[in-house]
Amino acid sequence: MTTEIENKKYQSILYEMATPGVAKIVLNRPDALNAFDGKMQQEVTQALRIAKDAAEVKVVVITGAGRAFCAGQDLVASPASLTDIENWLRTMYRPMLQALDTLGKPSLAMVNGVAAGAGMALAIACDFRVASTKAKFITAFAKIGLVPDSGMSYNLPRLVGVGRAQEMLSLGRDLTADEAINWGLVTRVAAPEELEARTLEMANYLANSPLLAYKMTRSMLHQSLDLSLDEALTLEEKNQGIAGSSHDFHEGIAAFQTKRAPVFKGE
Ligand code: LHQ
Repeated sequence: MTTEIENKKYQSILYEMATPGVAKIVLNRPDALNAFDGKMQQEVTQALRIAKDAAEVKVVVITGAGRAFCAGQDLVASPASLTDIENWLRTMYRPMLQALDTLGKPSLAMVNGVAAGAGMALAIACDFRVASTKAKFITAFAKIGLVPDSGMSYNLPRLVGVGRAQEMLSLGRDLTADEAINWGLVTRVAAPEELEARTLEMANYLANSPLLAYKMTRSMLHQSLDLSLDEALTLEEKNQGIAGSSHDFHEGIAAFQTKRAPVFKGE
C-alpha cells in the first residue's frame, strides 16, 4: 500500500488506511495540541487530494494525536500568520477547506479532545462529527480579537442556527460534547475508549452506502438555503433522474424485491 511511502513525506500529519475503504488523517503535533503551523494545512490539503483520487478510499476520517483534536492556528510558531492574516488564510486555509469541500466522499471528524478556532472550523467543515466525552468546542476567535474564519461563519450557523452561532462566537460560549449533541453540532458522542470504534462503525456504514446519491444529497443540502422552492424542486428532479438511472438504484430495487442486502458500488 502507498500509505507508508506517503507518511515519509509528512511532518505534521499522518495519513493511513484505518480499515479497507476508510482513510485516516491524523493532525500530529500533540505537544502544541495539533495547532496549525502552515505545514499542517498544506499536508492536510495534500492528503485530501490523494484521498479524493484514490479508488480504494471511500470515506475520510480526520482526528488529532494525543489529548486534543486541534487548537487552531499556532499562535507561537508561525509569525507570518500573525502579520498578514488575510494572505495566510488565502494561501494556507482556503486550499484545505476547498479540498475538503470538493472531496466527493464523506468526511468525518473524530473529535478526540478540544477543537478550538480553526481546529473547530475544520471539524465543522466535515460532513459528520463523532465526539469523545472529553471533546470541547471553542470558537476562540473573539477571545483574541478576531472574527470567525476557515469557513466557520458559513458552517456554524448552518449547523446550529444564527442565534446559537452568535452565542458561541460573541459571548464566548464553549460547548462540551453533551451540549454539542443537543445543539446538533455533533452526530454521536462516545466514551474515549470507544471513540475510534464508534467512528469507524459510521465510516464503514458510509463506505458501503450508495455514494453517488450521498454526493448529490450533500450538494443539494448545501445549496438548499440559497434556493427558492421552485429551484429546489428542479434540482431534485434533475438529480433524481441521475440517481434513478444509476447502478445503485437498480441494485437497491433488486435487493428489496429479493429480500437481500444491497451491494452498492457508488455508480
Ligand atoms: C498552543 C496553542 C496554539 C500554539 C495550545 N498555538 N500553542 C487563522 C489565521 C491567522 C491567525 C490567527 O488565527 C487563525 C484562526 C484561529 O485558529 S484563531 C484561534 C487560535 N487558537 C486559540 O486561540 C486557542 C489557544 N489555545 C487555548 O486557548 C488553549 O490552549 C486550549 C483551550 C485549546 C486548551 O487549553 P488547555 O487544555 O488548558 O491546554 P494548554 O493551554 O495548557 O496548552 C497545552 C500546550 O499547547 C501549551 O504549551 P506548553 O509548552 O505550555 O505545554 C500551549 O501553549 C500549547 N498550545 N494552543 N493555538
